[in-house]
Amino acid sequence: MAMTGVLRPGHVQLRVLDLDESIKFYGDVLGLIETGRDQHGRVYFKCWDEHDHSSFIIREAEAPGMDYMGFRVLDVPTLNDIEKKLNDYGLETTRIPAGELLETGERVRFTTPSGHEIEFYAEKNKVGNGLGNVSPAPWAPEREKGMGPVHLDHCLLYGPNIDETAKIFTELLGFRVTENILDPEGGNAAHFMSTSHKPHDIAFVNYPEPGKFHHASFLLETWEQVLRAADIMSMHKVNVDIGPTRHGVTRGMTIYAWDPSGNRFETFAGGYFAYPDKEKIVWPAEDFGQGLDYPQRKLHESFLTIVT
Ligand code: M3P
Ligand code: FE
Repeated sequence: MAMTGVLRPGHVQLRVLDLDESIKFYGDVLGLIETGRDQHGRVYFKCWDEHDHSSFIIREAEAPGMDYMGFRVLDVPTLNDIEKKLNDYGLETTRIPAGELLETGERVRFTTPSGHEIEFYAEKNKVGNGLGNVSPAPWAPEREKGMGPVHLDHCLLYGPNIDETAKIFTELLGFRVTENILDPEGGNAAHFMSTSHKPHDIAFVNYPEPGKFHHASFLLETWEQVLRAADIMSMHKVNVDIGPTRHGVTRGMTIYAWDPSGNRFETFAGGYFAYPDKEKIVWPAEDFGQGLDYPQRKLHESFLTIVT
């Protein structure tokens, strides 16, 4: 498919309780590569097969959670167009100057009706994946570090007004709803949305409290890598939430677990291709458990209640 407009999830910034502990966790246990530190005390990471400077940023704070999620857009005219569309719709935006985030250009940010800070940017310096662009090897040595995630894939966010939020993502930002989970009244309990051919790039679950973070998800290459990640989690006494198992929703083979601050992360492999002509999938409320955990068909209480 032609890729224009919003290209992909580019970065997420999370709050952590203890920076040093988190640097060890995300670097050595998850296996991200540290790419920088800034004057505000933020630490920047990327996954081994990402080419942009950073995809995952942490800062120390009193409470865990997500500061914002950022999407890379095609170019500066696209960024300006997104700002205009949001403003014309009646949404306030703020411009964050280039360089505020290391190696990253100007960003345009707005608050979703679900209470999340979402931003867009057209420029972030390319540092490459270490393999070059001429006859590259299929993987870099860093793949063997920790769980070895390939890239930051998506976030799942909890908050109110998810229909209004989905409307903004679909009508203004060019996303498509790939899957809905329904509530018992037939309304939407969850929207899974894609701006690419992935089953989702962002998802929202209906929740009374605004701006809550459920998980950031990292792609692994195979089911064997997911099982290897499970072994690493146990070796390091990581708190595991669900899995290894398979989601019905998106078909991802998955583990949910928590970082030392209580922020949930996911490591997963697989999923289908979601080209723009693919029809939407629906999960009636009674199948929510199957959508979450296909083999066990279990609507885990922690999935619904534990967010940061
Ligand atoms: C994911 C995923 C639900 C499934 C969630 C799925 C809400 O997190 O990455 O596919 O049932
Ligand atoms: Fe996920």
